[in-house]
Amino acid sequence: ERLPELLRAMPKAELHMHIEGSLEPELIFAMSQRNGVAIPYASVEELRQAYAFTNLQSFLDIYYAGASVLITQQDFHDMAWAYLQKAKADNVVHAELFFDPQTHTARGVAMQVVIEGLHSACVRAGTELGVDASLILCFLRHLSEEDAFATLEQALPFRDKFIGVGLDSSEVGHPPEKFARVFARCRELGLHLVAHAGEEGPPEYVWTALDLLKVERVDHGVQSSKDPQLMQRLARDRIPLTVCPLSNLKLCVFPSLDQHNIRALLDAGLVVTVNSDDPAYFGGYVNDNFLQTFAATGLTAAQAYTLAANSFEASFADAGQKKRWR
Ligand code: ES4
Ligand code: ZN
Repeated sequence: ERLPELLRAMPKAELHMHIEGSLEPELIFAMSQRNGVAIPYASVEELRQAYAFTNLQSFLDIYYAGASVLITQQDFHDMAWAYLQKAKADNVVHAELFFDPQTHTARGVAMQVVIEGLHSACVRAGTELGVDASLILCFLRHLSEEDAFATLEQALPFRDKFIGVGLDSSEVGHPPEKFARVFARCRELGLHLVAHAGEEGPPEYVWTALDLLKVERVDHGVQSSKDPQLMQRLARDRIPLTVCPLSNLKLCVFPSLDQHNIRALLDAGLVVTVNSDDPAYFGGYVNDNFLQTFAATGLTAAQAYTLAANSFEASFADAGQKKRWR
C-alpha cells in the first residue's frame, strides 16, 4: 500500500497535542505507585476501559484524574520524553506541546517543576532526536479570568521556556471573551496566541476567538463549516485549523470518521492540519490520525502533501526554518 506508507514517512509538524493527554495507562500506574498517589482504578486494563466518552466533559473528568499522578520534575520530563519519542517514530520533525499548568499548581505542584520538567525534555528531543519541540501554556477556560492572570504571573519567570498561550477545557458556556484581557496582556508580551474554538461550541466562538482574542490559529474549529461567512474569513486570512479527527470521533463530535468534514474544510481552501490532541486517550498518535482519516474519507496523496505543507506553514517555527522546509 503506497498511500499509508507515504502518510507514515512524510515529515510533518504536530501543532495540537496536550502533553497530559499523552500519558499512557502504564505510565499513569507507574507514577501512581512511585509517588504514592492513589487513583480510582485497580489496573491498567480497568483504566483503559474507562476510556469510553460521550462528549468533551466525560473525557476531561478522566484526563484530569490521570494527570493527578504527576508530582516531580522527573515525572513531567518522562511524560514529554515518551511523547517525543513517539513523535519521532511518526516522522514529526516539529512539535508544539500544550500543557495545562493550572491542573498541577492547583494540587500544589510548583510552576517551576512543571515548566522545567517539560522544557528539559524538549531540549533533549532537539539534541537526541532531531525533533524541534516547544511549549504552549494553556489556560483552563472553566476557571476564572483572575485565575488565568495569576497563572500567567507565576509563569513569567519562565517566559523563555514557552512560545505562546492557548485556551482549553470545557468549551460550551465558556466563550472566549472571558479571557480577552489576559490574551491582550499575552500579546503585549510577544507570546503567540491560539485557542480551542468550534470543537463542540458554535461558530460564534470562532469569531470571538479571532476578533477579541486575536488568535493566530484555531484549535479544532470544525464547527466553522456551519457558517459560510466564517469559512470565507478563515480562507481569506489563511487562519489555520488544527483538526484532530480521532478526538472528534471519540468525543462524538462526528458520528463516524467517514462523516468528518475535513474534506469540506480542505475543499474550501482552509489551512487544515491533522493532529492527535490526546493520543493516549483517543486511540492513536498523529500517524494513526492520518491513516484512519485517509482510509475513511478517501483523501488523496496530493491532499497528504497539502496537509504536511500546511502543518509547517501553520507552525510557530521561525521564518528561516520555514524556508528550509519549503
Ligand atoms: C482537550 Cl479534546 C480537548 N478539548 C478541550 N480541552 C482539552 N484539554 C485536553 N484535551
Ligand atoms: Zn485539544
